[in-house]
Amino acid sequence: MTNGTNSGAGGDLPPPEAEDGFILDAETLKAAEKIFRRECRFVAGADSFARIPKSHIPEVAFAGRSNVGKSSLINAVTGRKNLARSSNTPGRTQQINFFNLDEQLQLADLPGYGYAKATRSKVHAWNTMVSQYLRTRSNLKRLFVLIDARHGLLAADFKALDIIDGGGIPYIGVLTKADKIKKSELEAVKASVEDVFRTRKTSFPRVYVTSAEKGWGIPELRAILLQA
Ligand SMILES: Nc1nc2c(ncn2[C@@H]2O[C@H](COP(=O)(O)OP(=O)(O)OP(=O)(O)O)[C@@H](O)[C@H]2O)c(=O)[nH]1
Ligand SMILES: [Mg+2]
Repeated sequence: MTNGTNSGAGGDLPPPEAEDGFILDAETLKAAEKIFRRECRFVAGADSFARIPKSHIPEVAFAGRSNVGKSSLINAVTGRKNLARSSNTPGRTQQINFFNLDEQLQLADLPGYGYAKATRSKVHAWNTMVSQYLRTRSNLKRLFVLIDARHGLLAADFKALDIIDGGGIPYIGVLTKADKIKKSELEAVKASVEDVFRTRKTSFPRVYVTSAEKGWGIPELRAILLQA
């Protein structure tokens, strides 16, 4: 942790149990890291609501604009380079991909939204599949909404938040690619996203900062995922 935003270890950092009740002390982070070292396997990719595999294992999902870094973050928390295929071609992941961590936790990589070149029918397909998934998935505990730290919330995010709010699943904001901007800018973006999230119905007030590239915020994210 060098960005000094999430870790419970440094001087200018928030206390380990800030605001949202997650336990992020050193022992908890270590235990979470150990669990994420266990086997994590790809379960299935579903390109329509009907193809989503049934499951009773607690599930967490990652949503965010196309290219925001969803697949990279899943690779970072699971410590695998290529579990969730990440690419720099926006709009690559068009299906919900499910990963199973040691039969304890299932991770769902949702298709990205807001891809500029997406056709109307693709946008409609995203809205339909994701809102059906959020409304009906009984083992879904939490949604992580990823936001590019360089851009903050854009129009496409607000549209998605309306759909996400309709699902009633508690969600947590996560800034990605924090290594790409200055710390002062990062703090401002974080504060502005938190301002918005405080006004939403089912969101957590605190937004977490990550960089899949540098590993920033990854230990904390693992612990939060397991506390879903
Ligand atoms: N510098 C930096 N680049 C990142 C980070 N996370 C992701 N990227 C890059 O951003 C691009 C998109 O990452 P993905 O993980 O494929 O994004 P995605 O959200 O899964 O994209 P879609 O599946 O197309 O919606 C890739 O080129 C990644 O290498 C990060 O923390 N830092
Ligand atoms: Mg992806």
